[in-house]
Amino acid sequence: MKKLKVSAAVLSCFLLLSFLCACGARFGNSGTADAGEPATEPEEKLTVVGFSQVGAESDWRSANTESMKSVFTEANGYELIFEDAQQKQTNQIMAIRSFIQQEVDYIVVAPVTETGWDTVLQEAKDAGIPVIIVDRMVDVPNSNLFECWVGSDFELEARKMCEWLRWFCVKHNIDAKDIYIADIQGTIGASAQIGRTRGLKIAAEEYGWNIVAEVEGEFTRTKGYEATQQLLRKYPKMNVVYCENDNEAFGAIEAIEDAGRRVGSNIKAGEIMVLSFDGVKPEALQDVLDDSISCIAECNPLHGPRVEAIIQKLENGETPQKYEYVDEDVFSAYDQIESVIVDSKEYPITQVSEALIEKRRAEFDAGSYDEELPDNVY
Ligand code: GYE
Repeated sequence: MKKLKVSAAVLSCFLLLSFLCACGARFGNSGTADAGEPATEPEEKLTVVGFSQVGAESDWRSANTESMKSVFTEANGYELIFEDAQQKQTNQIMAIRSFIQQEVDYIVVAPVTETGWDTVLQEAKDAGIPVIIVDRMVDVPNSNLFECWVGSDFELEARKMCEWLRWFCVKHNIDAKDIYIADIQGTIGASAQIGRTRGLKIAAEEYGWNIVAEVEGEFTRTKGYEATQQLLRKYPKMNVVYCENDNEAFGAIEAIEDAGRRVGSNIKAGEIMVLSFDGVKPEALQDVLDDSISCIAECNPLHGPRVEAIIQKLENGETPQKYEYVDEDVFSAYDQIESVIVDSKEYPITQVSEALIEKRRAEFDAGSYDEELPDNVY
């Protein structure tokens, strides 16, 4: 009998121990060192971010992708699910749906075009997943379908550029009616295209410039080349090629030279002026210095740290600013225009120099460049 009692006591102890062990395993790191065992450090849970990127159409886009990838790393506490949509909205919608299925913590979208997002953003909202829009905008009936947006003021970029052109014409005694501009547009329906086209149209109307053509260039070098080649045949008077990004400008320069024409700012001497946007790659700034591109309105692609700051705010229960516009420069090698004024605000024009290009080259190779360029390189 006594033997039986002892065995029962041993058995109860064993059962109690097993129960405690099970609890320890289940509740893992909530356990303390009371049991004599040292507490294991809690494993940090990674924040899962699904990012639907437009594609890889331009140097701007590649720099943007790099910026995002360099911030959303495991070392920084993130798991990044990156989806390249190859310029197709349907791929982006599929990616967002798969992020919802995977129950990611945040969805980040760089939308290819502005419209067509209502349904899928509603699905993300219903799933309780915050959506951050980056770069281009979405045009949705209800802005509470996304948390916030960060990117550029594309129309402002265009208006700064057009003010530069206006003053260039004034300084060189070029009559507005002798300006023949072809607009090589970006992807139709993308905010960057809409804003840059609109800014040019407003200025052309105001100053009396001729816009001879608007053609789609999809933000690529190939399309920029093809479009310019055709435009040169069709509009022999064309003397300004307004490219809605640098890659189109690279293509346009090549097409102008292949056609036996000269690229440059000296319109009066028959040169064809190329204007552009982005200024991301050092080669683009070199083209400015060489007078192959007369002016670039900068477009800043380094949104990774900005998106991360937004996510941190949301994690801390704070409300990020709904719309966050980034500051951007204007680059030119022409030293007679120091600044331009748009809507009563003055914007400096940055003189491109060898030093500035070298600095950009080093930073570009390193994967990121300074937001603020120090004064001494100008
Ligand atoms: O200017 C262009 C890219 O949306 C700001 O897209 C972006 C634009 C950028 O392909 O190079």
